[in-house]
Amino acid sequence: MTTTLAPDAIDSEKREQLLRGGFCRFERVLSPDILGRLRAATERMLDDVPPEQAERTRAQGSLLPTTGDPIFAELVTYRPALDALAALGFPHPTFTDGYVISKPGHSPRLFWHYDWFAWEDPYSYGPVPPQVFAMYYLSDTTPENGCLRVIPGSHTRHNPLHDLLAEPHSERLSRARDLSLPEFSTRPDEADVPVRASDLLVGDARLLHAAHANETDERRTLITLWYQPRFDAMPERIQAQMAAKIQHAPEWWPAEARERYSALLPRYDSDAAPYARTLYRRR
Ligand SMILES: O=C(O)CCC(=O)C(=O)O
Repeated sequence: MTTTLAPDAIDSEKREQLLRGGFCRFERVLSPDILGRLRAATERMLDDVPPEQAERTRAQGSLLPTTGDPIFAELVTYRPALDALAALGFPHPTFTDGYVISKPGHSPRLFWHYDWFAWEDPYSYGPVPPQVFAMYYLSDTTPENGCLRVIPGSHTRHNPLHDLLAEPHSERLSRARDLSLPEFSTRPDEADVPVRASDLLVGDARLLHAAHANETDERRTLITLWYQPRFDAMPERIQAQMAAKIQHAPEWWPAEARERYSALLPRYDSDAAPYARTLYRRR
């Protein structure tokens, strides 16, 4: 589906930030009401994580799918966030999957990585983000409690760090035992991205990003939702790769939550072979 937005409906400054730098921030998107309920729901989910599971993902912290609570149907379809995506020029996004990522107090850095894996297709090197993250941190973030770090422009431009990275999210990196690896290094061109708890951070899945260690006593919880700005415009093999990761609404969610959530999932009924997960290669 294509829609032409009136030029004044686009926030050209934010769109430029996303297309050039790879990320942009919308301030005060979450209402105090939904923020409070998200905090309560994620605390409940995180309290159930067994310690051995948290140990396997020390660098990220706990990593739970957002199918764990029906409040995420509300968040995935949250009107102010969809309006923000529309203001970026993406009026008809689709949604595939989401995660609650919580760095416990006194946990190490998150490794440098990108979250895009269809690098063998030329589409992955174009200007339009094939997929964006919508990140909501549930507390204000700073370098002390593990705020995001990014390498601006690395979503579309080769960066020397690309040549040093192994498989993102491998167990070796997730366990964060060897902090001398390049994935845990400080880079000369990195930038901190501190945010307020109600902000929405939108970023290109191809952007190189990491997070500071959490040196405080408090958990630092983040919800990451993955949207595809123009699912229908992507090559079929990429669509197939995206479709394979869709998190469907659980049967136990209330019907209304299932319905509103499912309306945003991409429709995909071709039989193209999904791309295997491939790593970045320089073009
Ligand atoms: O923890 C963060 O701030 C970012 C998390 C992230 O990018 C990831 O786990 O893929």
